[in-house]
Amino acid sequence: MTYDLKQAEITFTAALRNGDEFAAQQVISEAQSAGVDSTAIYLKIFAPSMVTIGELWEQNELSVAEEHLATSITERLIGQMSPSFSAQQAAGEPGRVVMGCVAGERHVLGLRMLADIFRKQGWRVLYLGADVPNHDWTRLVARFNADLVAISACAERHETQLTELIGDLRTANPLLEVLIGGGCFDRDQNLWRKVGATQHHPDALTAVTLATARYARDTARRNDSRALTPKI
Ligand code: B12
Repeated sequence: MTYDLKQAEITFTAALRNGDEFAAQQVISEAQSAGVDSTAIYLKIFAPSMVTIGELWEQNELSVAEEHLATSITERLIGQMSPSFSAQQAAGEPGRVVMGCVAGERHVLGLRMLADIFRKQGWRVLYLGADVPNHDWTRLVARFNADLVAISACAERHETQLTELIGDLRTANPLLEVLIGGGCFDRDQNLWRKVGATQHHPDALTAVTLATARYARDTARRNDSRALTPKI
């Protein structure tokens, strides 16, 4: 019998609506027993359920407190599942990704899931979480010699700040790759270029997979050119 992910999402959403942590946990245990992989649980159960919770809140069907309860249940389950995202063997030196939300942005669940997906693909993740002040990014990215910066933003009002932040990061290191995502980029497919990011994909898993492939390609190219440089 094939596992019905859509039904799992519906049951999970109902559990969140009822504040029923046990029922929510049970949906995830059943999915795991059926062999559903952790990334699919994140992106096909947690993510769409939380979007529905947002719609219910917007329609006044759920209070802010009920939305918070749903969020805290999902956060706890993400915390439980996070260690299962064990790294695949990275070829050579693993890439380093610094990840965080733009200043003022508190929606972290998407980025938190993405951090685990990066881990699974062999990256060393430096996860900063919500609301990272603009002036702190450049120094931290240099300190950890990051290969990639991944920034999340939900609201359109962050556009100017994001443009400044990415400008600062790429002035400090013109070769730095900047991947961007979050609600406002899901709504406007051209915004990522406008703010100066170098990478975006509307599908979060594809975004990470493409970033990983690009990093592997760039590393191989750098190693090739080193090998071709004559030793004096
Ligand atoms: C939970 C929640 C909150 C929580 C967040 C807690 C937390 N720890 O994250 C709290 C209570 C803090 C909150 C606050 C607010 N919220 Co709110 N919130 C939500 C809710 C219900 C779920 C968010 C979520 O986790 N979604 C699931 C995740 C997985 O989705 P996601 O973040 O979009 O991420 C996906 C992609 O975008 C992508 N992605 C995300 N980041 C990145 C980064 C990269 C690099 C890449 C490649 C991809 C990527 O990957 C994910 C998987 O596909 C949403 C509903 C919704 N539609 O999402 C509203 C929602 C986002 N909130 C909304 C609003 C209005 C607010 C407030 C302004 C409310 C208020 N008046 O105070 C504040 C703003 C706070 C702030 N300063 O940021 C609106 C936003 C509308 C808009 N157009 O901007 C929404 C859409 C609700 C709605 N339907 O109206 N919120």
